[in-house]
Amino acid sequence: MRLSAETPLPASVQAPGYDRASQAAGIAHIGIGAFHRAHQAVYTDDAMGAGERDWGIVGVSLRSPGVAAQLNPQDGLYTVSTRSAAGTGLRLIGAVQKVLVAADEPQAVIDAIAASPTHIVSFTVTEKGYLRRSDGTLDLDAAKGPSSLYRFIGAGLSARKAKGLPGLTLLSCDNLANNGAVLKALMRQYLAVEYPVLVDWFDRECRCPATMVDRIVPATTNADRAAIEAELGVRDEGAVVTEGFSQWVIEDDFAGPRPRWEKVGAQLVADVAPYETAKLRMLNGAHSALAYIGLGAGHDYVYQAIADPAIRPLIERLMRDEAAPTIDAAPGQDLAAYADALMDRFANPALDHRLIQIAMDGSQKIPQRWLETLAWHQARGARCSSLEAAIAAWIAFLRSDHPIDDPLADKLRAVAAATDAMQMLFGEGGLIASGWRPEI
Ligand code: CS2
Repeated sequence: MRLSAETPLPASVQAPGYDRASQAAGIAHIGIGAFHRAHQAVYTDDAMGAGERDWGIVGVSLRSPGVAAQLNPQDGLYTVSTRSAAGTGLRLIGAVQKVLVAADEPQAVIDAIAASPTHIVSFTVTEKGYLRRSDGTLDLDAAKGPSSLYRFIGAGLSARKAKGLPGLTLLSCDNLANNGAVLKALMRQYLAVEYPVLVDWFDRECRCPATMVDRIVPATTNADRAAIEAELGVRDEGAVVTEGFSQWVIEDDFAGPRPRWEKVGAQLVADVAPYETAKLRMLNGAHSALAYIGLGAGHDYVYQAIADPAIRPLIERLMRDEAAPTIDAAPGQDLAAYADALMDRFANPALDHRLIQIAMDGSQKIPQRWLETLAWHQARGARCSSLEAAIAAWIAFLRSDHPIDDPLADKLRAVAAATDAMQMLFGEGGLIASGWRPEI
């Protein structure tokens, strides 16, 4: 039997603490993968459980029908299984009402964005989903394509304006530096070409706050689904598995109403930058290094790579001696304690987090994870032995038999195959010099 609103649940499974059927959808979320379901949807479920109203989520997949096929037959319901050394927990999340597949029903997506109860459109479309060119500007040809987020937001905003509705908060929840400002600039660039009359309205009526999102969410496996089915008594095709830890830091700059996520653990702050920078350079920076170095050493999972005595000290150095000094910490932000906590999270043996999952899309991740740290030290005449080892491991990975899942895969494979790959990637006129080099 399949999970649905009718399914009786075992007493051990926490259920939504609010009446789902009476909630309007205040949020449209683009890119409803496992991360959103284990992070923002959980905060939103908690917020509605704490009395916030009308923050149901309409999920959107731009291309793949996979998540819609998992969740729609289940009335949008799915479970989140938390796994930590302290034990496991299973809860049912009710915040998602339905999932639309933009490729199949584009007008329904535009209607959801233009619906009057909608106040927030949020995004987890991964780094490459923003369709940036190497110089950071919008790739307009790609942005005009059928599965571009910009097309849907442009059409949705245009419909809102025509109906006399207020603007929206566009909330980027991806691991990009300055994700709010980046989204805003790219969206403006799109509107200036496709909807020039909307630009002033967009500036006045819409906001793009920055966020730092953090929760480790490995891809769900068949074995995970089977274990959850054994506990739940029914089949949940949409189940997600994650760690106990979760963090969400949000710039408090919204266009209209928002859930009081701070009631349930989110941090609403004036400046997200110190948290975002620490997370990108320390957590994600270490993750990418673990991925390439770990795969090179024959490991499959993060907990194996971090336990390897040849790798662990290098990751410690990367976080504490290379990344941390580059971060201008917020008052009360303790980077040494953060590094300690990250080492424990990486070592979590209850989480089967595949290194190959992290290794994907390196060209989109490495600039904000490694290069900003490297540039900071370079400007001071210092070397970064751990990051240099990580770059060498990335090149070795690109030369290996592993499948390379990256929008620049062909280019990278060709560059890495050359004997002077380091020079071609990082030297004058190399791939990174042609637009990747971060500004410091
Ligand atoms: C990971 C992230 O796959 C990756 O690139 O580094 O997904 C990481 O697990 C999350 O950002 C943690 O919050």
